[in-house]
Amino acid sequence: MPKTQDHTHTQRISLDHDFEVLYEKACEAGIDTAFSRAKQTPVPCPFGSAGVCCRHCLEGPCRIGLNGKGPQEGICGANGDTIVARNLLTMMIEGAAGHAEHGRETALALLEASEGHSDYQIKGVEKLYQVAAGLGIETNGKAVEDIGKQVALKALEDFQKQAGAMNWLTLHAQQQSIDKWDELGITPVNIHLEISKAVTRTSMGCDADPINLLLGCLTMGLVDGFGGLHLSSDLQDILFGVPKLVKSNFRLGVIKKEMVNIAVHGHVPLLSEKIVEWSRKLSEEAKAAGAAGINVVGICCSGNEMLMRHGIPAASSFSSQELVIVTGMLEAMIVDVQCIMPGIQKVAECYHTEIITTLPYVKIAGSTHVNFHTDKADKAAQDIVRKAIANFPKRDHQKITSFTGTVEAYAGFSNEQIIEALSALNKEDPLKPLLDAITSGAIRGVAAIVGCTNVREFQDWGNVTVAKELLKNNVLVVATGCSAHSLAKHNLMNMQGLEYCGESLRGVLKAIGQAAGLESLPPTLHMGSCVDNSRPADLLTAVANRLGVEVKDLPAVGSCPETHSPKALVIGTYFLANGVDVHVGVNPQVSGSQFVTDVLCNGAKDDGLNLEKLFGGKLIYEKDPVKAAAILLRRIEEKRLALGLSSKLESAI
Ligand code: BF8
Ligand code: SF4
Repeated sequence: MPKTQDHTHTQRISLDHDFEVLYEKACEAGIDTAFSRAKQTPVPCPFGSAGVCCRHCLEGPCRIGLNGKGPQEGICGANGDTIVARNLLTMMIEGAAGHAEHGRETALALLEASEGHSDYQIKGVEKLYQVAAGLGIETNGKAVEDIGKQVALKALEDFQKQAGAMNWLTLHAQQQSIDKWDELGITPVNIHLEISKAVTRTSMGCDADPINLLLGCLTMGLVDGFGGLHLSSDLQDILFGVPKLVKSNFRLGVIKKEMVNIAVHGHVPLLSEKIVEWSRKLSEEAKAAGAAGINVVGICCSGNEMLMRHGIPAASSFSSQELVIVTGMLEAMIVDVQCIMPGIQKVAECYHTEIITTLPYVKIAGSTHVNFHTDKADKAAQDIVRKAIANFPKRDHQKITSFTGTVEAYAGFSNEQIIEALSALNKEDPLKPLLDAITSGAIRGVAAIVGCTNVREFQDWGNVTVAKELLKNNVLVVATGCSAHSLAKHNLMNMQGLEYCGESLRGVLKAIGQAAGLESLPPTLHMGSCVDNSRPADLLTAVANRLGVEVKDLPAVGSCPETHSPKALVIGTYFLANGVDVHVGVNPQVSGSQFVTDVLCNGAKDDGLNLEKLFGGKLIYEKDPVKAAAILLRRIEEKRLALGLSSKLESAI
């Protein structure tokens, strides 16, 4: 058993007390986790933190001296602005590539399902027709599989076409935005081409113009938004069905002592769908092994996907993933891709938990690997579920810590579900009640709280605090990713949390909810995984189109209070390209260049070129969640004022 080197484990790590109990237990047992490892390196490298460390060639690494002291250029002559912009673009590439792979795998899965050589069938037929119509595919008289194949081929075309704009961009973007992107030369042609071009331009001896590099970041934002988020969500809805309202539970009480517990972790829901299916089918085998049945719980975004479509309860967001194992009750953790800490394996070795990797390019030394492919998905899922059942009798009962507390949460708020709820108030014009609430000021604006939990942050605190501040001020809050876990765990996705809403927002949520047969809509709406940030984007586009304005004009903001991932940065950049203000609560590693900081963060009235001038929104870096919410609220009121809506800033004019 490894020895923990954390001697300060009395320090708090999470707003969720259950994880503090497990952290304490891990420390006492000498088990290292990300929280204890973070404390071993309390101060991050100042050069990396400022974005001035360059490792793009073997003449380096080079680093720019901070505060004007020391060398101001790398050996090749790249200055701090170029190095910082280039490093930022490198992070964007990493984030976009992950989402693009997610999209590509889903497109291939749809193609294989349509051609009949896979274990999947198309469940979201209505969505298929809708997407096909948007892509200009003729559907009359065609079989569902034929249409599915045409849609899949259109998606794959977005990885190979050599001219024009990506199909998924023209499918979802407003024309005014496309015109602007074309004018700036940042419209992506195909996903792989843009990623490859971006890797090239960041390499030594290529792009050395910080403005051009930052425009390259915007292209990556568009690749991510359309080729990663929208493409993945659309195709997953076609394959697995559009999410509908579900009620489920969060917190560690979802892990059941008497059950075979299987955690699904990662992002691409192809395998998780089958794990859920086979866990139900094989429950008799679990009973024969002495368990009461099989219990699947979710971690990170695979968890969000299973919650949205099947009501699977959620055990953990990113930062506490290792601690779930420390309950001593997890028979298997099935991982696919992204946000999987390598540290889970060492923790699992202290218990009976089996870590099972499933993709040929995502393995962890020491863990079990079960290869997954869509044509053998049923077989892989059965093998995995049976491995979990076989582990149940291996539990060490001395090492079990069980929790009884769970928090109820509503989820499943696809745009289709939101429109359905709204249509109970106005059948002919479902968006109208929402628009009326925004224009009258009953709802001041819309905020998407997105992104991660971060081991270096006090878990859930930033996400929950920003949400509560915005709710109090009558902002409609939607959430995705691990942020949604934070909000759900702290009663912001059930009716108890309505007490945090301002009066007029609460009135709107109740009116819509009651018309739809609920006591109310919950205070915040769970819209899904990180790729499902396509859903808030589509909601904003629908509202903007209906108001006859651009998305950039709306009183809408994005907030990423506890992010850790380059994926969250590139999602934010997608929203920035659409003119939406984006807050990050974690250092985006650009402070080493005043120029880059100014371009990203300065307002339209400031000197020089900046994002707000070009697109209409800016990046807001603020660590303090209360201050961050105040800035976002002001931005919302500024946009209301510019739109001619009632604004709290009117009196200041
Ligand atoms: O894709 S929110 S920690 S799990 S990166 Fe990762 Fe961040 Fe969670 Fe979902 Ni998104
Ligand atoms: Fe140094 Fe330039 Fe090489 Fe970067 S690319 S490591 S700055 S020589």
